[in-house]
Amino acid sequence: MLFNRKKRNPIKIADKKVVQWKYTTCGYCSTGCSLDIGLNAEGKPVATRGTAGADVNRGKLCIKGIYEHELFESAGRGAQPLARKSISDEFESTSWDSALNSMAGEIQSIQKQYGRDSFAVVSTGQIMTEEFYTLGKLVRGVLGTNNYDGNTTLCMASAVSGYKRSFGSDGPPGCYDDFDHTECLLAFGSNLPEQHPIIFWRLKEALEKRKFPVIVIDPRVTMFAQFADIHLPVTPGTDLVLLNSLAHVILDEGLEDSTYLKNNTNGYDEFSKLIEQYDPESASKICGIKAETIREVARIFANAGSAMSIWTMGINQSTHGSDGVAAINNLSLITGNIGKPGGTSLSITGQCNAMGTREWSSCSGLPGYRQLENQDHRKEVADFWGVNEEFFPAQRGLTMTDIFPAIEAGKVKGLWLVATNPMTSMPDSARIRKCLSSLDFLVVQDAYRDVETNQYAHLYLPAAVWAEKEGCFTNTERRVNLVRQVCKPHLNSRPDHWIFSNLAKRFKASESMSFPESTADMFDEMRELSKGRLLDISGITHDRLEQEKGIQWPCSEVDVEDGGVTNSALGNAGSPRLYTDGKFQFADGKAKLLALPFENDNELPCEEFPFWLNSGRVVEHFHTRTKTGKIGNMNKFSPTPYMELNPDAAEKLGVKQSQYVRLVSRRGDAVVMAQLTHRVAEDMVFIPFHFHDCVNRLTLGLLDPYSRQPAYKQNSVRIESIDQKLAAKLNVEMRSF
Ligand SMILES: Nc1nc2c(c(=O)[nH]1)N[C@H]1C(S)=C(S)[C@@H](COP(=O)(O)OP(=O)(O)OC[C@H]3O[C@@H](n4cnc5c(=O)[nH]c(N)nc54)[C@H](O)[C@@H]3O)O[C@H]1N2
Ligand SMILES: Nc1nc2c(c(=O)[nH]1)N[C@H]1C(S)=C(S)[C@@H](COP(=O)(O)OP(=O)(O)OC[C@H]3O[C@@H](n4cnc5c(=O)[nH]c(N)nc54)[C@H](O)[C@@H]3O)O[C@H]1N2
Ligand code: SF4
Ligand SMILES: [Mo]
Repeated sequence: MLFNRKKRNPIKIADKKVVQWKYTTCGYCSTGCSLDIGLNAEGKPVATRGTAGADVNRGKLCIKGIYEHELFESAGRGAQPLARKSISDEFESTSWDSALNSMAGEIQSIQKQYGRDSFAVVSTGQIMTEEFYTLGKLVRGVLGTNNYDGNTTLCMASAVSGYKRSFGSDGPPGCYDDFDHTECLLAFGSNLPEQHPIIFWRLKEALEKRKFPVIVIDPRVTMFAQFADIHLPVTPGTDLVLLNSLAHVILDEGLEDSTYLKNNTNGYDEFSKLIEQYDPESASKICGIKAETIREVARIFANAGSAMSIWTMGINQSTHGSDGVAAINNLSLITGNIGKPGGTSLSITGQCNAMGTREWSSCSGLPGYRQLENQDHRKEVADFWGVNEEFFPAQRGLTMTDIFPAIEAGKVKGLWLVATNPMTSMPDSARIRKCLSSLDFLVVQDAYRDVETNQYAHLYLPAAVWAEKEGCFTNTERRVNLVRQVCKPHLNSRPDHWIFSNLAKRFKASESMSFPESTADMFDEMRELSKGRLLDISGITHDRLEQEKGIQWPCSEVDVEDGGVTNSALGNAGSPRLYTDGKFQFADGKAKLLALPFENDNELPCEEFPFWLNSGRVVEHFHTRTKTGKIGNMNKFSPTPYMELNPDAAEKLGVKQSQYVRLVSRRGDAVVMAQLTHRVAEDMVFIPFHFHDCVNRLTLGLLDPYSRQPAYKQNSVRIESIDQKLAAKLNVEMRSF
C-alpha cells in the first residue's frame, strides 16, 4: 500500500518563546561545547542550542547538552546553608555568616589540636578555573593544610603523571583538528561515542573527508569498537604489555624515526633493552591479542605519515595507569609523532574542567604547573600572593585516595568536600561510609543537598551551579572556554568562589592577601602568574573568549610597536599543539623514553569470583546522577542500574534477560538487572557506575603507584540468583534518593 504523504501530520515543536540567547559553555564533559541558553520574557532558561560559530562543536550538542537549561531548576538543589552538631541530628537552616563563622572556628580548633594537616580538602573537576585558583590560594596560603586534592585523582591523575614522566610537564599536546591530518588513530580504553559524543562527531567528520584506519583497544565491544576498522579486545589491565610489544615490533623491523629519537629523546638504551623481552608471541599470552595482529597494528601505526593515540579511563584507571600513559607516549616518541598535525598523544580528559584544576588549583603543587619542590616557584607565588614562603609545605601531601585511609587511621579529623560525591564514586563504598561517619567535622559544598555524601555532613553549603556563575573551563585540547552567567544562583546558594573568598576573610592570615570579588579579577591574577609558563594565558581575556568561542593555550601577550613605544597587546590566536619545535619541559629539552616492565598485580577472576567486573558510563547519565538523575529525558532512556552479561554465560547460570541478580565481591554485594549482550566476553560483566549503592559496593580500587589512581575497571565478582520481588523492591529504593 502506498503511503499517503498528504495525510501525515507535521511534527509541531512547541514554541518556547525565547526572547534572548545567552552564550555559555557546557558543564558536563571535557569536550567543551559552546552553547546558547534561550531565556523567555521572564528571564527563565527554557531552551538550549549549540553555538554555530564555535570551533569545537559547530552547532552540535549531545543529549546532555540539549537539555542543560533544565538543570537550573532541577530537584534537590540546595537553598540555604544547613548545620547540625552530630550526624544523628536533623539539619537546621542557618545564615551564611553563621555557617562560615562556625566552619572557620571548627577548622581552627581541629588544626590547633591535631596539626595543620588534620583538616583535609578534596575538590573536583567541575568548578571554574578562577574558583580553583582561589581555593588553591586559600588552602596553600591561609589554611596551610597539605592534605589537599581533587577528584581528578579518580580520573586524570595517571595522565598527568605519565605526561610529567615523559615530557617533563602536564599538558595534552594535541587537539581535535589532529583528526583532520592523521593517517592512523589508536584509541585505548575510551568509548568516545558515549562519553565524548561531539569529539566522536569531529572524528567522523574527518573520516568522511578522508579515510584512515581507526583501531580501538577495549576489552568490551563498545559502540566505538563496533565502528573501528580493527578492534583489539585486550585482556583487562594488560595494555602495557600490548604497548611494549607494539614498540618491540617497530624497533625490531626498523620502523622507528631515528632522527627524531636522536635529537629529541633520552633513555633509548634502557628502553630498547626492556622492549626486547616483549616479542609479540610472549606478549600475546598475557594481553590476549594475536601476535600477527600486534605486528599488523605496529606496522600501520609506524608507517603512517602521522599517527596519533587517544585514551581515557581504560588506561588511567589501572594499577599500570601512569605506565600505560608513558608507554603510549613512548610509541609516539619513537615514531616522531608529537607536536605535528595528526601526530600526537592526546589524553581525552573527563570532567568539564578537569584541566582547570590541573593547571590552577595548586592541588599537586602551586598554580600554573609550578612545583612546591622548586625554590624559584615557591618564591614567585609567595611574593605574588603576599604570604611567607616558609608557610608552603616542602612537597605535595596526600592524594584523595590516601586521605580516606588517613581518616581511618585517625590522622585526618576534618574534611571539606567541594563538588565531589565519594559516597557513590569511590571504590569500596562500605569503607568510605565508615570513614565519613567517623569524622569530627565534615563540610559538604555541593549544588545539590540530596548528594549522598551529605548524609554524613555537619555543615552543608549550597553552591551555585555551572552558568549561575561566570568563569572559565579548559577542555581536552587546552581550549579555555568561557562560561557566561546565564541566570542568578538558585535561591540562597552562592558561587563557590564567593564561599572560598568569604571563608578566607575569617582567617587573620588572609589580611595581607587579595581575594577579589569578580572572577574577571581572579583571571587577571592568573594571567599575570602565567607569563612565560607553558600554559601562558596572558593574551586571553573573558571578552576575547566569548568573541572567539574559546582560545587554546599557550596564548601570550604580544608586543606591538606604536610610534617607537612598545606596548603589550592581546593578539596571539592561541596554540593548537605543544612541542612543535621538539623541545620538551626537561632541563635539556629532551623527552624521556621510559623502560616500563609489566607486573600483573590486579585482582584476577578465580574459582570463587570467576568474572571480571568492569565499570564505566552511559551517554545519558553524568557520574553520580546528582544532575542527570533529575532530568526527565535522561532517566527515560537510562532508568535503572544494569549489568552487561554475555548470553552464553547467562545460559550457564540460568539467568534470563532483564532478571535481577546479586553480585558478590570480596568487599560487598549489589543487586542489578541483567542485560544480555555480546558486548562483553563470557568472563566479564560491565556496570555503569552512575547509580548509588551499586558497582562501587563491589570495587577494590588498587592504586597506581605513581598517580594513586584507583583501578576501578579490574575487579572480580561472582553472580548469584536472587528473589525477583525482593530485588525489584531494592531496585526502586536505590533509585529514589
Ligand atoms: N555520558 C557521560 N559522558 C562522560 C561522563 C559521564 O559520566 N557520562 N564522564 C566524563 C568523565 S569524568 C570521564 S573520566 C570520561 C570517561 O570516558 P571513558 O573512559 O571513555 O568512559 P568509561 O566508560 O569509564 O571507560 C571507557 C572504556 O574503558 C574500557 N576498559 C576497561 N578496562 C580496560 C582495560 O584494561 N584496557 C582498555 N584498553 N580498556 C578498558 C571499558 O570497557 C570502557 O568501554 O567521560 C566523560 N564523559
Ligand atoms: N566504578 C567506577 N567508579 C568511578 C569511575 C568509574 O569509571 N567506575 N569513574 C571515576 C571518575 S573518572 C570520576 S571523574 C569520578 C567522579 O566522581 P564525583 O566527582 O564524586 O561525581 P559527581 O557526581 O560528578 O560529583 C560532583 C558533585 O559536584 C556537584 N556539583 C556540580 N557542579 C557544582 C558546582 O558548580 N559547585 C559545587 N559546589 N558542586 C557542584 C554535583 O552535584 C555532584 O554532587 O567517579 C569515579 N568513580
Ligand atoms: S559532548 Fe560533552 S560538552 Fe558537548 S554537549 Fe555533550 S556533554 Fe556537553
Ligand atoms: Mo572522570
